Amino acid sequence: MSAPQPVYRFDYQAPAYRVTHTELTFDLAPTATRVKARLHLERHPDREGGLPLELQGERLELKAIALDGQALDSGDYVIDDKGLTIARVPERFVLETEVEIAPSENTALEGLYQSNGIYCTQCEAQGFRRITFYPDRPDVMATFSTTIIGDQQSEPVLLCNGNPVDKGSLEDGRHFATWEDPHPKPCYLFALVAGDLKKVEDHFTTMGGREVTLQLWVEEENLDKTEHAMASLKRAMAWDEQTYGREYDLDLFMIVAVNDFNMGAMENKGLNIFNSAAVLTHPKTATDIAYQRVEGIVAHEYFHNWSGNRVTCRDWFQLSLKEGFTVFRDQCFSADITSAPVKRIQDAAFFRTAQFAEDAGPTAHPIRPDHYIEITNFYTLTIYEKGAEVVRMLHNLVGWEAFRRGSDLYFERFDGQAVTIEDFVDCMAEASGEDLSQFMRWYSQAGTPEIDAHGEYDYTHSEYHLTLRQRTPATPGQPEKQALHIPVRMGLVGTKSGRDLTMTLDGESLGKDGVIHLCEDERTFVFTDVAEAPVPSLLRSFSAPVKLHFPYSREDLAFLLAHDSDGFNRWDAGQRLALLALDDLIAAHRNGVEKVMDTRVIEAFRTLLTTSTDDKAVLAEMLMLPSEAYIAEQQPLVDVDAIHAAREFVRQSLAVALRDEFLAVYENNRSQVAYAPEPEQIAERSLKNVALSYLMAIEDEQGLAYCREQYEADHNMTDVRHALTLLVHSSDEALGASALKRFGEKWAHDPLVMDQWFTIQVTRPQADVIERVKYLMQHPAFSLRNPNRVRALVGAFASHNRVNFHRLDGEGYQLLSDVVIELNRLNPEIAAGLVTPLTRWQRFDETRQALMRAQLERIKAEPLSPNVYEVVAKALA
Ligand code: B3K
Ligand code: ZN
Repeated sequence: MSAPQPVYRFDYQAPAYRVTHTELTFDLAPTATRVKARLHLERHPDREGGLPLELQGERLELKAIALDGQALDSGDYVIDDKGLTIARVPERFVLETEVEIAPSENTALEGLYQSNGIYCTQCEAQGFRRITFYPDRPDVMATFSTTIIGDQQSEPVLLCNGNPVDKGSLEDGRHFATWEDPHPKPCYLFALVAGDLKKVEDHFTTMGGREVTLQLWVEEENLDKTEHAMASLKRAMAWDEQTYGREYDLDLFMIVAVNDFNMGAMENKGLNIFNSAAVLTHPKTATDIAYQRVEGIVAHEYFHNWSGNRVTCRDWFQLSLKEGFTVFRDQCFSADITSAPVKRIQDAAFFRTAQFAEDAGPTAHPIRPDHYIEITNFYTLTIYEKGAEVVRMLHNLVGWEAFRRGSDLYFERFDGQAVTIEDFVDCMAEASGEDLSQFMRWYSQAGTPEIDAHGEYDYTHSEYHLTLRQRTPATPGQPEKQALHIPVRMGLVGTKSGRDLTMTLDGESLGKDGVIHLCEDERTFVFTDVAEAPVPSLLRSFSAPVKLHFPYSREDLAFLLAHDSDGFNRWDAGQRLALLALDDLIAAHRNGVEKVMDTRVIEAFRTLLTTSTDDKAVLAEMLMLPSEAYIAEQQPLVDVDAIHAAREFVRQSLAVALRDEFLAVYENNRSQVAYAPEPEQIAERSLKNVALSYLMAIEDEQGLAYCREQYEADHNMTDVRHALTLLVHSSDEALGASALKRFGEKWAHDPLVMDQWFTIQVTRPQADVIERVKYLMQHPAFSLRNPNRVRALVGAFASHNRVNFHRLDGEGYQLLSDVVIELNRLNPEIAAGLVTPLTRWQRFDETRQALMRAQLERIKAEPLSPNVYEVVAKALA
């Protein structure tokens, strides 16, 4: 097999022909669905005449083809494994094709497939070519009218984008529905759903007075799990009107939940299709985290109606245009309706762990890549989350009002068009008058910038000199880096007063909390009239996606932890303090020296636990230690065992020293009011559960009693799952065995709860877990065909059980590559995602490097999908 070839951004050309209107008819059958397409085509005005017509198409069996009503001869066209080419076509014409496809055999879950008997589609990015021959690219936008024919019994519900315009019965128990979508759209936004679904209905009146019907379609047994998603949708619709002036543009908005889905959800016009995990909630089955995730994803997909659908991407290299902007929008939405500092802490903690790792690994790429082999591999944390960070910086640079004017301009100017990242940034520049040319480098340069900072207080002149130097490490294909425009939000906290000092820079006041701009490789900022020696609080609220190094002493960090006015940096000071202590302990573990706990960390925690606060959510975050993955990110060479041992040592030392304080926190936050996913309740639960984790770290008798009680009380899934995890993860496996068994039996019928049951078991840090993973893969409820199950079992093991995945006998690596090889045949997208932990081999010791590389080589020797090939080839390059 020849290696798959990359596509290059600079090769972009407008399509030779565009589609003005698309008519589709689906006659559904599991192994022989017939798809008739009537495409109204015309030459693109920017392209010369006489070019061949090239349509993409994969795994399609052509049954008929006609041009302007004339059947074509087999000599008039060529079909290969990529599509259909017709050498000669007129300037305007109608092309009719009929193809046969087999939805029930589609295990890749791209195109038209069946999930639990329900027909559904996933077309982004290039799934539509598995449905019919078409110019499958986002810059071809057409209106669609679609007729779906199905079985009255097994597919009573027939859904598509837009508005329902006709329906009726046919012979042999069949029926049909016709839908029209008046908004021109690229085919990646096409969707079809057919099956036995039930709906929950609600309404929303838009600011312009349009009455919109909202429908959530689910399998009957899930009707009681839709309330939160519907409420989230209505909140998102109102928020987008108030915040961005964006109104919904059809009379109907539908969400459908399916069990088998490659990612979270999909923003198809008027018919969003969701992974059931991203939409269904019930207090007894979903945790607080799941509730928050549902809220965020429902909003994200809804927001795409403007940022993505009305204005879409010219080509897939521009993916971050819609994803970065939409993630930024959903982050702001969640921050507005919950707690802004906590949302920022959680997003930044995740970002600094996972995106930084991606940016430092072999698949590092710019937010706007220059080339790809398989676009599906580019739905990454860099495109999504770093893209959102860059939009956030833009927003902070120009200020909200100019940002909003720029956003209005962008939506007005480009409505109904497929555009580029420049088009977006240009609108922001135009609306604000700012020169954003250097800023654009964020889109082309991969890798995480690092800032080395140091500062000095000049007592005689009352000045503070702060020097910032930036560097971005080389990434694959980008050895040299240029200086970026990095906004650093900061304060100077007076060591005597404990308050933010007014900052004066170059004669201008920056206020007590301001932004300095690092645009050069290095710059010294001289703050004048600084009345007392300060500790700088830098990169407040994570104002740029960079690593910032400042030689803080532990006293400085304890001081910031107590006094920083920025909630995010107060949290970060605690994380930095813990990391310094962890560094010592990791070294001690490696050198076989006795571990000694830094009492400053204990005292800092004591203060946190005993000082009253009205922000319990932030407190809960502050009491959580950096994750093993984040600690690993900070180490030059990752020693998984030392990291685990050091972190456990800190947890236990804190628990021993502050046992009574943790107990008090637990007891003071045990409210038993009826469950609601409200911020105050969520904050109390997470605070209580953090405390319980510490108590269980030392298997405290009272803590254990509370843990059992919490599990048995069965009040809500957040508490039940937390308690069950602590019991199962305790060193005495017997503690959780019976609870685990009962939990599995009780929830055998609920796939989303069973996912949690699998995850709890495979994330157990004790040594025998690989055998457990293998055993669970034979469990009747496990299936490689269900992406959620694969992620819950294999994905969770490889990413969240670091000590076992990296076991020195290589069994963890072998297990993962076995699954990747098998899954490569069934679902290349999921298989390619699953390889990730193996691709990070450079970070480990030589023995592990060799073992990981050997598994990558083993995978590479297989006949591979382009998806897995691209990831593995990069990892071994
Ligand atoms: N746009 C989709 C992602 C599609 C991924 C295709 N492999 C979901 C989202 O970002 O909203
Ligand atoms: Zn998105």
